[in-house]
Amino acid sequence: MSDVSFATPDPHDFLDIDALLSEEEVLLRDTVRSYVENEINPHVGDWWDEGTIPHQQLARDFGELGMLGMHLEGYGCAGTSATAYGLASIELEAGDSGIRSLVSVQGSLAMFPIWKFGSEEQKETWLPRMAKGEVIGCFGLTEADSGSDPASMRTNAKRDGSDWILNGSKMWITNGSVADIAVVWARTDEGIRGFIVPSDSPGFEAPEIKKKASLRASITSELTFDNVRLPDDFVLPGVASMRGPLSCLNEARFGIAFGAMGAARSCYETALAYAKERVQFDQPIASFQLTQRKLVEMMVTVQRGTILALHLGRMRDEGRLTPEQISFGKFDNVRNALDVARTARSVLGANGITLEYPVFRHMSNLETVFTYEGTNEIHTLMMGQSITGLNAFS
Ligand code: TGC
Ligand code: FAD
Repeated sequence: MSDVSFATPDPHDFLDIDALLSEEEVLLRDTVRSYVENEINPHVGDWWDEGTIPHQQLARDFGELGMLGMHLEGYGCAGTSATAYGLASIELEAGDSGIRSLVSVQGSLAMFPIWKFGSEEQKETWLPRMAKGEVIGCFGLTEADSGSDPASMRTNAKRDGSDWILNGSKMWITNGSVADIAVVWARTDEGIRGFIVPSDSPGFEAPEIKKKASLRASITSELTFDNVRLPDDFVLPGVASMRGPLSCLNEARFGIAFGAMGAARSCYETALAYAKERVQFDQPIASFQLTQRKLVEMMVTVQRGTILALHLGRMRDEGRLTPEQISFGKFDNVRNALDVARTARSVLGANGITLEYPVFRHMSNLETVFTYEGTNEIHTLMMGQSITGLNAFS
C-alpha cells in the first residue's frame, strides 16, 4: 500500500474529481465554463431582475457550441456521451438554473422525443435546425389540474379525416412563448400521443406567466389550443402511451442531477471567497469555527453530489442506468443544493439577499428545480416503489 500524500487538497476540487474525467471531458467542461463566465455571469443577475433572457442569441450560441441535443446521435447533433452532457449541465447551472433549463428543454424535452419517436421526415425537418438553435422548442406535459399526475391530462386530440384537432391547455411551460414549435402530449382514442405544434398554428396561443419569484431568467408560459388543426405528419408515430413523455423526463432529470451541483458549487465558492474577505470582530469571518463548519459542510455536499452525478453518468454511458436511479440523483442532489444555497446565503449576511451575488438567485431558482421534473415527493415515491415493490400512487 502506498503512503498517504501530504499535498494540500484544492478547495475547489477537494477530492480531485477532475482526475476521474478524460482529457476530452475536461476540454468540453472548460469550454462551457468559460462561455458561462464570460457571456452569462456578467449579465444574468440583470436578466433575472428584469425577468427575461436573450433567448435567441443564447440558443444560437449554444448551437454553435454544439450543446443543443448534444447527447443525441446524427441530425446535426454532437453525439457526446451522457456524462459529457451532465458535465455541461453543471457548468450551465453554475450560471443559472434558467440557462440550464433553456438547454435541457431544447435537447432533452423537445429534440429527444422527435429523435426517439419521430418519423424520419420529422427528424430531418426539425432536428438539424434545433441543434443549431435556429428553431426553439418547448415541451407541454403539465396542465393546471395535472402536475404530478400527468396521466390525468385533459388536453385531447381527435382525428378529422387525415388531420387532427387539438384542444385544451398546458401550464408552466418553459420557453413556451418564445418557442417555434411545441411538443405537446394529448389524450387520443389511441392513447397519449405527442404532437409537433408550430407556434403560428391558428388557434394556438402561448401567453407568458409573469410575476415569478423563481427561475426569472427563463420564460415560463401557458399554452392554449382552440381547435388547432394539425396534419397527420405532425403526430409522433413512435409512441402512444405515457411512456412517451416519461422517457423524455428521464433525459432531463439526468441533466438536473448534475446541474444542481453547479448551482451548489457557485454558492459554495461565493461563500468561501466572501468569508475570507469579510472582517468582523477584527478577523475574517472564515476564521470563526461556526463559519468553517458551514464552509466544510457545503464543500463536502458539493463534492459528494458531483461524484454521485458522475457515477450516474458512467452508468448511463454503460447502458445500465434505470429511471429509479435517475430519481436518486435528482432527489438527493437538488435537496442538497438547496441546503448549500441556504447555508451560503447565511454566510453572506445581508449581502446574501441581493442580486450582487449569485447566491439568493440560485436559492430561489432551486425552489423551482425542487418542484419541476418530478417533485421531491414524487421521486421519493418512485424509489419507495422500487425498494418495497408497492405502488404508492394507486
Ligand atoms: P405508469 O402507469 O407507471 O406507466 C405508464 C407507461 O409509462 C412507462 N413508464 C416509463 N417509461 C419511460 N421512463 C419512465 N421513467 C417511465 N415510467 C413509466 C410505463 O412502462 C408505461 O408504459 P406502457 O407502454 O406500458 O404504457 O405511469 P404513471 O402515469 O402512473 O406515472 C407515475 C409517475 C409518478 C412516475 C409519473 O406520473 C411522473 O413522473 N410524475 C411526475 C411528473 C413530472 O415529472 N412532470 C414533469 C413535467 S416536465 C418539466 O417539469 C420540465 S421542467 C423544464 C426545465 O428543465 O426547465
Ligand atoms: P402538484 O402536483 O399539485 O403537487 C403539489 C404538492 O403535492 C407537491 O409537494 C407534490 O409533491 C405533492 N404531491 C402530489 N402528489 C403526491 C403524492 N402522490 N404523494 C405525496 N405528495 C404528492 N411542465 C412541463 O410540462 N413543461 C415544462 O417545460 C415545465 N417547466 C416548468 C417551469 C417552471 C418554472 C415550473 C415551476 C414548473 C414547470 N413545469 C413544466 C411544471 C412542473 O413539472 C410541475 O410544476 C410539477 O410536475 C409539479 O406539479 P404541480 O406544480 O401541479 O404540483
